[in-house]
Amino acid sequence: MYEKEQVDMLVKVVLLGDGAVGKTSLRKRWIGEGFTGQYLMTIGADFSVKIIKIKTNKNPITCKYQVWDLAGQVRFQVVREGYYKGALGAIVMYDVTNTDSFQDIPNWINELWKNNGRGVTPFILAGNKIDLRNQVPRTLRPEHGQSYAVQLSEVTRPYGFEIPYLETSAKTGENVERAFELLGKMIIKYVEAAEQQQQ
Ligand code: G3D
Ligand code: MG
Repeated sequence: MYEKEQVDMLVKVVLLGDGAVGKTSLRKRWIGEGFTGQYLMTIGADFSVKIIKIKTNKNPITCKYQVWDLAGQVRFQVVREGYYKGALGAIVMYDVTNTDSFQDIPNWINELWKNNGRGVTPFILAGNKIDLRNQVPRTLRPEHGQSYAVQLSEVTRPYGFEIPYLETSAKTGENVERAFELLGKMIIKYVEAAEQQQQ
């Protein structure tokens, strides 16, 4: 049972992206609340907690994840800034059926790095709603996300990590588990490197 198990690390992560890209759905899918398919605008912020074991080169690390799901609407910006504090990483999401949500990604990254109190921190770029690719004409192709992740990695490489791109569906669950695992691995490496620098 997890209750008796020691937690090695507390990890706060934030889900970022324009309104309606699927942040709340992704969080709920990961927590196991399933996909409700009902749109409920997040007011301010909400979070879920889940404990997972992450494999590393050494011992597995038990992480207590606190996943914050922030309101995407610009008018809540003041509320959002407080919630970035202490975030060790993020999943920055867009909707593959919505080009605007892809174009807004740099704003989200800037907001994260400006307000988390740690500067350049790891994140995963996620193109969500891939289940709609065969229903909606002219969706963003995987290459869009991939090549943008390559560009972003040029910025983050000096800080010791690259930005992965994942294609997700909060509806089918595709790559949802993987996104949180991958992010956990990046955060563990990032925190270990920061601790070594302090020694
Ligand atoms: P947000 O928290 O980023 O604002 P939500 O987004 O999780 O509230 O999702 C917004 C809408 O997109 C919801 O639809 C939700 O069901 C839908 N959605 C989220 N993720 C996916 C996905 O992966 N695939 C599909 N097909 N839909 C998704 P409604 O219709 O309720 O507005
Ligand atoms: Mg929401």
